[in-house]
Amino acid sequence: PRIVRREDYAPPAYWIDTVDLTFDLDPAKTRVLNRMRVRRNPDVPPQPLRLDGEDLNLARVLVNGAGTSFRLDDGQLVLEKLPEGHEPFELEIFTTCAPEKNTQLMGLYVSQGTFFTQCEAEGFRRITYFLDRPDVMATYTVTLRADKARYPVLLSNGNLVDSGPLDDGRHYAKWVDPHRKPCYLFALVAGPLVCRSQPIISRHGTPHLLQIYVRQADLDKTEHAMQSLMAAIAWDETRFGLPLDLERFMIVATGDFNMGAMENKGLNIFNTKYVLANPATATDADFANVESVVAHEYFHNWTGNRVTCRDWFQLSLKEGLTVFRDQEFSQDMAGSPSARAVKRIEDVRVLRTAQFPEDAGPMAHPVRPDQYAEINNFYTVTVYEKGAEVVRMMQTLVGREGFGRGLKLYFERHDGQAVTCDDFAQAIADANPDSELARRLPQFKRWYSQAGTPRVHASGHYDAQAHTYTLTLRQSCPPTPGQPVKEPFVIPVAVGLLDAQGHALPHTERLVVLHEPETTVVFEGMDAAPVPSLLRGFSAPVILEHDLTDDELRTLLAHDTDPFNRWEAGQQLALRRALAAVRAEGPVHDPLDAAFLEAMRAVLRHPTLDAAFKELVLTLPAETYIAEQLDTVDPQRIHAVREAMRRQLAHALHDDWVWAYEQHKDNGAYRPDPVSAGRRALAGLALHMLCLAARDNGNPVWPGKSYQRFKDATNMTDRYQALSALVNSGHELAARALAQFHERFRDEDLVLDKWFALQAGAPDRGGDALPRVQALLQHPDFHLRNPNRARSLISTYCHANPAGFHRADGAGYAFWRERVLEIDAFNPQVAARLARALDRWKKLAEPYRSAAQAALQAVAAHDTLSTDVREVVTRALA
Ligand code: BAL
Ligand code: ZN
Repeated sequence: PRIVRREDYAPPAYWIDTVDLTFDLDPAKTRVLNRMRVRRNPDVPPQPLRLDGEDLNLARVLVNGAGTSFRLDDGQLVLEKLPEGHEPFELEIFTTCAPEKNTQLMGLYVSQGTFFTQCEAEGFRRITYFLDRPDVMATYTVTLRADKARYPVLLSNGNLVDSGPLDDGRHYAKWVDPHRKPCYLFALVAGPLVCRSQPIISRHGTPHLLQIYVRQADLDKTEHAMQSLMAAIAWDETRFGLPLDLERFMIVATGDFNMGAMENKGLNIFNTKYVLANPATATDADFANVESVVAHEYFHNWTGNRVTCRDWFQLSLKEGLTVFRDQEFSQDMAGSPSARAVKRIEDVRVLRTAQFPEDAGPMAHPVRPDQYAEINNFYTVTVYEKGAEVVRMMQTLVGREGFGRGLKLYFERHDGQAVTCDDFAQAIADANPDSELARRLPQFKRWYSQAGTPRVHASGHYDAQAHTYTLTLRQSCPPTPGQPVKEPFVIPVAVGLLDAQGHALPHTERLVVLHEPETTVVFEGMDAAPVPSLLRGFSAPVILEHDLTDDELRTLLAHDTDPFNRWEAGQQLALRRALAAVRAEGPVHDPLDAAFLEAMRAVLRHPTLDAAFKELVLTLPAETYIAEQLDTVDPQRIHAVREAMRRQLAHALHDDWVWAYEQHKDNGAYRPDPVSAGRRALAGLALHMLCLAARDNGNPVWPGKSYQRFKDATNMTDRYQALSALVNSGHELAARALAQFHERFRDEDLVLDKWFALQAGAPDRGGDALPRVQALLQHPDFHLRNPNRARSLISTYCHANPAGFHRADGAGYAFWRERVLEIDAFNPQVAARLARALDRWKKLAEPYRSAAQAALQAVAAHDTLSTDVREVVTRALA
């Protein structure tokens, strides 16, 4: 496939200033009349106009109202004979397309009788011929015409300026978006929807109308999204002085969506998963996700839409920054320092379990990639989450206020423009000329250009005579594809010292900014060897290596004032034990020692720690995270070790779990706030542990209680926790509960997704996971073409059930191969995500490694693969 390279960027040969679109919407054949005002770019030598197009039927091309010659070349519409000079001309293009046949869900498609669009990154070319690149910005006027009975609601970006009836039961609506935008932010929706409306007055006194459009049956699930949207609007005004610039801001939900949501100007389109929530159908995690995704898309209105990307290599300009903003928002919403820390830990957990492996595997790429075959493959945890960490480090280096100044300068300079990651970093640095960021900007920007997770090795030395503690920090970064050698990064390492009893040592907190390969810091006036607390708050996206003793880690776990490091100390202790047991020979036998168990008991019983924090500490590192620490991975061995650890925790702390469950199980009326959600999380973990212990001792009490809670629960969080405690412990009551759950929620798609996912991710016992998943593929409620449903079953099995997927007989990989090929035939984006389940095959032990390689080769051997899947498997096999 053709490789697109960042270094080849060239400005467009033409500008498109205005676009006037008229749609006659029909699922089988939609007519699109596109009238554009186009002019030559005076800065570029004269050349033909080449417009992108895909799956379009071209009927007519007129220039200034007259026919013109054109040709089609590799999908592009090429116009050679255009008016000379730099005066604008009218270009009119008439095409048709077939939305009902659009299974890729890119461009214009139909979902449950409603038209939706998805244009990012390159979907607009599936709607009309266009310069489909983000640096071409135009103002849009859109007229939608459709049958009024079938499509009563007609929406597009901007403001509704006209609407009315047409002949034959049809009607029309005309929308004008006053803001210039790239075509990837275009959207339309047409269908039988209802909406929740909320008028608001901004801090500056301007009125706005907020609307959330859904199917009638889902209207009772829109309140939380509306509250989240209002909170996001208020937060962006307060924290960054960024107001809503639209009279009307609309969100529309669809059950068929490749991504989570899309920030189209004034008309966000959402996967139902990230809009709909009520206590009966959504868990605490769903509520939190809705809040953060609604905010994320809203924040794009400034970071992405007002200032957009020059080209798709700059994707992190908007995504890294907007993830950072939504993370900050969620922390501010969480409130207490402890709840903020919980959010930070959750974000870091995602980074370390998903992004670190990506950065160490065949798809590793810089936050600002240098090349791609298919841009859709680069909507990654690296661009998003690592990109957010890069922005966070900038804030750490210039301070919170300095960062606010930087963002202000960024908008002063670039509002209305399509710019680069360099422009962003420059603005933050220029607004803070005396900062460490400004002093080291070119070096700092290596975070954008170098892939791979840096390692920071820390070693401390106490000199009793000199009363000094010397901390030496050394950085390195492993090679990644195409980047054999790395230059040093600028790494902010937040540090503090504790004494051996765990008291914070005064005046030892500091931010050490590494920029050399090795840095030494000396702490004076130390009366005894301290315990260092390093990389507090996870101040940089690095792997920290140190030689702290178990005693020191236990001191940090019990006393560190930095909650992140407190949690991290517990994870390190668990990880050490997991790795030792994985590496040991022979059968797995009780990996946990009494001291570790006592430390965990102390956290669980702690009188003042929050329940949410306890739940995070008592949750062992994920199997995939354990795997990342090893050169050779035996997924079955890792699974056996982690299960043995869980069972030890379940038995040794049995009475404590009973206590934890009883203390936290009742929360009164459901509210999704962090404190009550944390209590439910801890009660849920306790229930899991108690059911796990019951599995060994055959005592029916806790499975019975779990089943009762499943039936009596007044909210989805409790109900789902109880159900999964039964399913994951393999209790015989699980089958009955699953059947009842299905019966109760058979009309709730998002709940059925949970039902499929729970079974797909349930522990493998004697190879039962794959047959279970195969049987569920045949279930009448399984719909392969619905991305949420396909992901709930297939991706959960392949990505989130390592012991079920990595089978010695290779049958899991054969299943993967079949599904990748099957899905690729109709939806390459979903297929390419699934294809990445074998990214780390080279680390696998035999027989897994050879079987995985064979499966990858079998996929690669197909000559009809999409560019999406081709790129993933080619890189994996390279
Ligand atoms: N821009 C694609 C969806 C999102 O990141 O918001
Ligand atoms: Zn985004």
